[in-house]
Amino acid sequence: MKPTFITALIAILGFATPGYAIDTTLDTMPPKLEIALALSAAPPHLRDKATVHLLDPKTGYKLAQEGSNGITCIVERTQWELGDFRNDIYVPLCYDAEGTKTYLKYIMDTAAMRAQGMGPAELKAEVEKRFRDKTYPVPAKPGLSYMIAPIMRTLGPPDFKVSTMAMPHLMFYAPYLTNAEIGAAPDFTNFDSLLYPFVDKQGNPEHSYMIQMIGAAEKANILAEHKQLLTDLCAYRDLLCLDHMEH
Ligand SMILES: [Cu+2]
Repeated sequence: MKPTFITALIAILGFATPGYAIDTTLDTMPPKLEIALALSAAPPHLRDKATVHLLDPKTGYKLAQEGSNGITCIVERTQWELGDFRNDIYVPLCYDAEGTKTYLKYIMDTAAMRAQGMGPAELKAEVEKRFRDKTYPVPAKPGLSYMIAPIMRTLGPPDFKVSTMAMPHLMFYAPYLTNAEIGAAPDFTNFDSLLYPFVDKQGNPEHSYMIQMIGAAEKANILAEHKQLLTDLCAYRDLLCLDHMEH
């Protein structure tokens, strides 16, 4: 069959039309851009001595910069808990040493399993199994993941659709903690209800965090500090343009 205009358009745009698979192939980011985005998740005083891994979509994460302060940063591109593969997830994360050994390792394993050809449903089941049978232990002590980057693209408030957003925050390890236990009642359609700590379960109770948003004044500073990074990301990929996509 000769391609018609419509089939060509579908091929180009990757429309979610029955019978036409969406292209979920991950791009390899320019290394400098990926390093800058990954490190932007940490506060300035931690960046120089942080470890950074870059994603090779064909194999998984590879060490790009060896650090010495126990902090490890990546840009997460696969969220196993979605049970779906996409190519437009960009989540800059920096974990302390305890989180690097546990939660971050599991996120990096996820990328490797995807690279090896495991499908999204199979991957989700495998990670859940590893948490259940304690192949994946929870962090053995308190600590945190810094997520104070000026931009991320993932599921988020208010509707939990994938969007590009500026939502710098800190994530303290809180396996099994519930909102009820800390008296939190987050309402994702009402940002004001997210200003104080609340629990976010990322796939399962073992992988839960107590989230603290960064306040408006500090968020404005973060956006100003990373103006160049935001410009570079927007030039790299349209859907990483913050002003176009934020809602
Ligand atoms: Cu987070």
